[in-house]
Amino acid sequence: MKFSTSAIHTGNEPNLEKGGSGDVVVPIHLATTFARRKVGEPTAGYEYSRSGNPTRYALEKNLASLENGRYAFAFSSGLAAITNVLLLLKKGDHVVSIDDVYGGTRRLFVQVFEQFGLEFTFASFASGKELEKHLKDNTKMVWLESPSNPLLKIIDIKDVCRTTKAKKILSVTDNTFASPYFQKPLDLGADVVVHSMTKYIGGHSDVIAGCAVVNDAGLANRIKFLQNAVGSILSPFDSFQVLKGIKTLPLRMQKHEENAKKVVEFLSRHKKVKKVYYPGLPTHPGYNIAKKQMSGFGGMVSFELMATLSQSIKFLESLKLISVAESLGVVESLIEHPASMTHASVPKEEREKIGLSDGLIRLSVGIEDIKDLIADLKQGLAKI
Ligand code: P1T
Repeated sequence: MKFSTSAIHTGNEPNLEKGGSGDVVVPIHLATTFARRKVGEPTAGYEYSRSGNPTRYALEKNLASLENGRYAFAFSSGLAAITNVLLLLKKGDHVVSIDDVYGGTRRLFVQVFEQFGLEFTFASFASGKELEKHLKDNTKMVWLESPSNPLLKIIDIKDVCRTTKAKKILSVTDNTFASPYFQKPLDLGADVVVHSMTKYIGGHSDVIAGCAVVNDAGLANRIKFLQNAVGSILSPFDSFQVLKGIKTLPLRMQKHEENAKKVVEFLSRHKKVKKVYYPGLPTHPGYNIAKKQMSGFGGMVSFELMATLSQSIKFLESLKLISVAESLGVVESLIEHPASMTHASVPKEEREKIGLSDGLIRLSVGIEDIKDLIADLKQGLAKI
């Protein structure tokens, strides 16, 4: 089945058996527990809703198909999914993470997992060779975000995974920015894919959710065990919300990208704009890799203004249609200031090392009419 068809149908198959209701969308199964005819035998495979729920299972089946994976697990947030994946490790293990990751991911690594004896190195690398110099004898996981948040750095996922596979190191790719519509890391050799489904997958700013997708049965068993043991599962209602969002994922992604390209064109020509970060720009250092491993460049754009920090803030506050808000990948355009918002928990000297300047602005281009978006950006820039 092709992507757009599977996005709509997988997990939503109507039950046309005798006694089945034939619903064309999966019902929201609110029951917390499932009665049995026999003590030792769950009636339809479900026991207790934390360990398995029919609505969540429908979503998990759908997510696996979107990522060309065999197993998917839905969690109560992107960070809950990331936590469960990190729990595959044990005290003393070392993780190499791309330096430009979501601020909350870095905070979880440093302020939570370091307390439990995990060791982290944050580094900038785009290839397996560049990664190699950061590996140690106890490196057990490599954490990738490509495109990264917020600088849209691109990593050659296939090349990095060739290195991690040879050294039996688990590779994880946070695929939130690309969405499975534009990039499939499992096909490129990643062991685990994670998403904040709060973003493109959900798409409508009305559900916080996360997932992990894998191909390996052993790995799937360990994540399934953790999902139940830790308990940070996605609720049936939220699973339904995400499934509903996924149906329009292909259409939304096409429009996000179409609009983003026009925004990039506008910003690149504007005299008050100093620099534009977008992997679809041929001048972007990761352009060729992005072109090779993604089927589209996505809807996220970052930029710096030819302006002081207070003028940049004034620009943000002058916007009328585009909301100043954290989050991304949703139908409405959102703009933010990473240094004081999404990446405020990253110490300033670390931000500087990564190249994340105090003036950086991140725009999640929505699917509104492009003329309205450009008009809003234009009037905002005229105010500074
Ligand atoms: O917010 P949550 O669903 O827990 O997802 C965390 C997360 C994980 N990975 C990436 C790449 C992310 O961007 C996020 C969340 N990011 C934002 C809220 C933001 O505005 O960047």
